[in-house]
Amino acid sequence: MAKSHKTIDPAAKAMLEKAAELEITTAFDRVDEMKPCPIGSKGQCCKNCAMGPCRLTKEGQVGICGATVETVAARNLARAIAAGAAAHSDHGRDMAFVLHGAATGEAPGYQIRDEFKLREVARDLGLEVEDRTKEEIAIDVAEKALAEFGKQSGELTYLARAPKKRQEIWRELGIAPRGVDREIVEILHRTVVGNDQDPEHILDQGMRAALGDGWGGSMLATDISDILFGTPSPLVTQVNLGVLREDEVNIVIHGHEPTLSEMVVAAVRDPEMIEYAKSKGAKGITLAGICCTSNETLMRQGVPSAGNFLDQELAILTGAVEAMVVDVQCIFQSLVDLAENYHTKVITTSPKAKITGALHMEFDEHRAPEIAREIVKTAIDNYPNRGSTYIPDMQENMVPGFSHEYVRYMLGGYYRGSLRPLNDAIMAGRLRGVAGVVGCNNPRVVQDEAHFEIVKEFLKNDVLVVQTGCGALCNAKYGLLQGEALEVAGPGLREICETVGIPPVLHVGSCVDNSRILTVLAEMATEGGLGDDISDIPGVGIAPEWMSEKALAIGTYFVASGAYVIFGVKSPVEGSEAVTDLISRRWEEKTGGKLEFEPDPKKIVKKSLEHIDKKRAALGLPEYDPARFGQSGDRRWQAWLKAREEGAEVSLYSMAGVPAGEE
Ligand code: NFS
Repeated sequence: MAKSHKTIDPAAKAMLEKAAELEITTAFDRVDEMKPCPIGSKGQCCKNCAMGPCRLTKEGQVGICGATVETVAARNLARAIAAGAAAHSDHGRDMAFVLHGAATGEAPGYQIRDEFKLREVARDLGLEVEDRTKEEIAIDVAEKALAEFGKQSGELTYLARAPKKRQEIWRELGIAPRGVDREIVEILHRTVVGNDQDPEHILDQGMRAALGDGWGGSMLATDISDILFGTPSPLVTQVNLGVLREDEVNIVIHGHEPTLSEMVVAAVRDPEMIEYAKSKGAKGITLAGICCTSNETLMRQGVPSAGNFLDQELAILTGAVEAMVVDVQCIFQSLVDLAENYHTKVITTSPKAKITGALHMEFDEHRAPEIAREIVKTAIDNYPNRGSTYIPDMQENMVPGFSHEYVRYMLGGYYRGSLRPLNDAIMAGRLRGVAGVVGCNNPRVVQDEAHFEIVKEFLKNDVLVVQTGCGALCNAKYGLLQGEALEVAGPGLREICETVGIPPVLHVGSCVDNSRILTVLAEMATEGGLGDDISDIPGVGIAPEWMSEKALAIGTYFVASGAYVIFGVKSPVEGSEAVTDLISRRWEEKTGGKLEFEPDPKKIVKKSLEHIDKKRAALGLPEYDPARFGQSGDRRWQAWLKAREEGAEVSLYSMAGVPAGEE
């Protein structure tokens, strides 16, 4: 197939062939035409004032103001972290406004779906919950949440959710965030010309703003989304372009915030709307997601996913999408031009994000159900305009929805929910460790390849994997987010997953839900047996195909929380050895976590496993030895292994019902 070097996804390959046939270009083509600036991409270009831009390419060269390449690279990285933190945290702020409206009745259509979580969150925020209605509590939670953004001094309330030792490290380093917004603004201030010019000091503020996102804005986004739309628990749904339907109205929701998408979900399920679609000749309405909106709706509503970041243009190329409804973040401007070739309407909805040429139907939480219905109606009205379509017949099942609450529940039930069994499994060596594999696609590397290769290797090595964002959608496409994936898991991991009844890769949500991983890590650290801080845990965080500034903010808050984080693709600070050393070796001295950039997926796996083993050794845990757990009590598994040894191409899951003794 043509262009197979661009993606490992057969559906994407088919769509790229189609695009080539039609002479339509996508990001997969533009990436070849657009050579990245070799100076800017390494962090050596400063454009923070009109004396420049200064390009610092020679040894010892400084900018017109005298700024060194170290200062310039650090400033650029800090600004990227600020932008990323701003995006995810602003999402959290919007959720707080909607919660407020839901509680006062000013945002009809929204409800408090998880009162239990509301009360828990209220307690964590130090609010009174006894003898109060859920609406009263919700108003306080929303106001307290909004105040966290504008807090000027003290510390973010949620920092108390971190292990004690971690909190002390933040205080000692002076990087405990005061307010979500304040730390972001301070980065912009510090990096303005002629201000903070000490790379380490600049990047300390980078960590502070990132922590404000992870333990503040993003964590609030997660909590409030759960309160409003329900705390996720596992369900079965499908992923990839094959979820679009030839004979139905297809609406794709793309972007991030669940406030709009949840209302669209309600509208497409409305029998009146379905009847209306039928009146236009369609059999019904199919809703599918892209990017983090997809994660939000698939884990709570079972809405199938059309794919991840690089699938957004490909969905339009099917010719079968009546409307692509977008809100904020990760939306290609190219969608509008691309849609010109089809009947597809690109509908922007956020007051924060318009795209020239798109149809703008502005979302307002005060009349959300009505607007959602207008959007759905617009899509239905567009169905008769559809031309020829080409939907690749490819989709895979996945099981999303492992919120940290559910993880605790599945390991111990309602009354004894805890992470104890997880810690025990790591301590015994059944699980070698844990890995969070998260983040985007980037057309500079083969779509999905690094995500898939790295996660498969982790599974083989008995590393339990948690995923969010586009990374989760990626591996769902290849079947790793379902029980069948146990075929590639090592024996210890497989045994744990079979006992608990989970896939070896747990989908924990969208990118703001990386905060759920922080919560799990904090609980693992305090549960006992794995040290007393996040930095003691045998675990790693990987963003193999990152592209967004949001990924840098996430990576930085994990490092500042004590984790070893490795990014693929390339380093944005490659031009400065000193900054490269600062964010790895120096940050490790300070926080126990470090940030590295490593384009080779094999090396990422090697470094990760070495780190996990080093942490195991430091805890005095037995050395990882897969042979110890090779003898499974599962007859079906033994029969499968034998069949495989004999060369049979057989699936473990086709072997259900192997009679006892036959192996
Ligand atoms: Ni995350 Fe969402 Fe995907 Fe990357 Fe974009 S969707 S918030 S940034 S591309 S993982």
